Amino acid sequence: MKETMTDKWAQLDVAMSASSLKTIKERFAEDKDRAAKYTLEAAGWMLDYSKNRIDEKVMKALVKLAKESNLKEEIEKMFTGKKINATEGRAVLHTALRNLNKADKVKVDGKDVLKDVRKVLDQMGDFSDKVRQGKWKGFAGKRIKNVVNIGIGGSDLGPVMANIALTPYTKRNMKFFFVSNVDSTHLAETLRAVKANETLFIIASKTFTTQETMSNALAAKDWFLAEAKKAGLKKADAEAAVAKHFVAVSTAAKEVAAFGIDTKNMFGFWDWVGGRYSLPSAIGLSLMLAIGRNNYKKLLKGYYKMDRHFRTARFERNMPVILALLGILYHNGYGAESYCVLPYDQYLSRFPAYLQQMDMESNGKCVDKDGNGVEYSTGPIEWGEPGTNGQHSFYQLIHQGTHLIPCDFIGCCKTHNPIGDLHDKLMANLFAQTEALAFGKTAEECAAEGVEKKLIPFKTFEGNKPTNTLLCDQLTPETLGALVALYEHKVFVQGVIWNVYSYDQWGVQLGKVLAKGVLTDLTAKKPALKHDSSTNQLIVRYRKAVGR
Ligand code: G6Q
Repeated sequence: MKETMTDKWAQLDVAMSASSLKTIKERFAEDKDRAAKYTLEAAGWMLDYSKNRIDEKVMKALVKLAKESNLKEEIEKMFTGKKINATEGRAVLHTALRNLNKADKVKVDGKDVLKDVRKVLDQMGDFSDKVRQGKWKGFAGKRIKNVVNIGIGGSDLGPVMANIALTPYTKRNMKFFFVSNVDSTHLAETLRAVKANETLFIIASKTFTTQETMSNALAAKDWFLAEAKKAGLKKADAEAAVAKHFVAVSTAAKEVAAFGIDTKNMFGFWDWVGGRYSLPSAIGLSLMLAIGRNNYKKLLKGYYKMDRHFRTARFERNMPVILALLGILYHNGYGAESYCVLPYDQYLSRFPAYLQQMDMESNGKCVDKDGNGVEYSTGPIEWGEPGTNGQHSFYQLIHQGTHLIPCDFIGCCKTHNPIGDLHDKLMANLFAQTEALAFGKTAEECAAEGVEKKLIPFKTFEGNKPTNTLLCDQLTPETLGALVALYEHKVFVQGVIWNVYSYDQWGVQLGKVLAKGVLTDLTAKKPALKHDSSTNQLIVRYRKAVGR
């Protein structure tokens, strides 16, 4: 009889219930080698996962779960281009985007995709060299000073996160803007900050049909044409100037041409690159313009190192696998609904938001690969903020609230901006938080410190709160690439164990479709409102306020 997920959870339960008799504190007390035992190194990152509710039995049960889910085979299917995104009939090959190893071949439908990958990478490199060196001129003969990336979701979150993360590597005499929201404020405030004759717009959209992106792109083009006219260009010259100021990143050549962009200035990618995994594809063009082609290649190298590690290391020593299994332990074993990612590096301020899409859009699924409803919980809620800011806000709940919230602390030993002892203080806070969460503070310890008896319940800390600590020497293009790949593969492993399709996102469709109908109702002369009474009421209220 085929073993069910319920059987697998049961095995894990047995291991867990034996292990949960001891706290993290007790486990440290009985094993002086615990930290070293539960620490891994890969691709420039150290993962210390010793402050978790684990022992050898739990780890064995978790690894068994991975093996029984055919993880090894599934990893190979992904890396070799099998169509594992079955509901869309697509391969999932973001790993091919960072494989610069000339000897390798990765085939989809009999065609080696690595050749195309390298061709686009060279095209991006040549273009970004020209722009960065001031050889690419705008209509007034001026160099490009501003780059505006217009895209949303996977065509925005990665470039935004990485542009902030790699600020020390960016060309400081250029400015980078990202417009994603269909809220006109986003575009308007960006356009206020730039001059048309020194601005390059990148229209980043895999499909080139996304409502938000196309609306913003058309509005940006109208603005550009009006500005060019104001600068004295005739209509035809202004239209011709679009080619100097608009480029596209897309898989849809026809739509790009229809928009008026010269397809010579289109940077392609392929349907086997999912939006939320597309940062190392041409979607990263804005990033390459910011950090240059060499740094961009270092980013890819970092990704690749983590890819190799993931593909080859045994599960017991495999960083993405371990991170995924620990996530499963708390989500399915302890019922923890969310987990927190806390980067102690201001440059990683958008990393939690980037991970939200990667994780929640991938594994937020309630139907398994056979089309049946799952009988276990999937897709954790991911959230977080940079430390130490979070400490003065929501950490209270993590320390003393009623929810169990496992946390990933991320830190870099060296700062790009040494000022006095600020960095020591930052890192001291990181390490101290993981210590406080794991070991807590007992009533006895409070009493010994002289805490007034009636205040003791409020000042004790239960401890036993699980954390992972990820440390690198410094945040560089290479370590950033490895960090992103680490979480990509973590999400993959969890999707395999939960038996869900991690690379589609049907859940975002319904709202998009309904918005089209609602838009008609908002703008039509006399709409016949056929929604529920709440939606109808909202539409009526809006129409009244705007005078329709
Ligand atoms: C990501 C999703 C989604 C997508 C956006 C933008 O995995 O597919 O976030 O990236 O909807 O799509 P386009 O790039 O096609 O405009």
